[in-house]
Amino acid sequence: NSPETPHRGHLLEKAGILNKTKVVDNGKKLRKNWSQSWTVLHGGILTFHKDPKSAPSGPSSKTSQIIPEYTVELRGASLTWASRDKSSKKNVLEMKTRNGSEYLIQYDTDSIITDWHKIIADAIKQLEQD
Ligand code: I3S
Repeated sequence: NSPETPHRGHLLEKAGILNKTKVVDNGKKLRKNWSQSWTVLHGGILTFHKDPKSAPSGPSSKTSQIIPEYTVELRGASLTWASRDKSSKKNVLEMKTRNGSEYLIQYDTDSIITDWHKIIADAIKQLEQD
């Protein structure tokens, strides 16, 4: 039988391509570096994978697509639509983690970013009830 507790099994899950940049690491401001990322929500953790385009070509390029770049614990995180001064891009979400890191998440297609907004916000809410 699964070692997972029942409510954990109910955590929402989703995967897809998003644009992201980390802007604050542990309270320290970072230079923006937007890149595309295979993004996976699983078990209350959001994982941004390395941009395959930034990987060297060759036999390792396929496996580099599944190398995690940032792993974000959603417990205690907050998610809002970013204000205009945060980015000139459209459809930007701002995610702040409990440990003082911040990410911007963006996708041009409204329906895609709206789905992610809902599912991440729901996951954060669900974790608050645990
Ligand atoms: O908030 P900023 O500093 O205007 O963000 C832009 C810069 O990070 C820029 O790179 P440079 O570090 O070479 O200036 C990026 O190319 C832009 O995409 C950033 O702004 P947006 O508005 O796209 O988030």
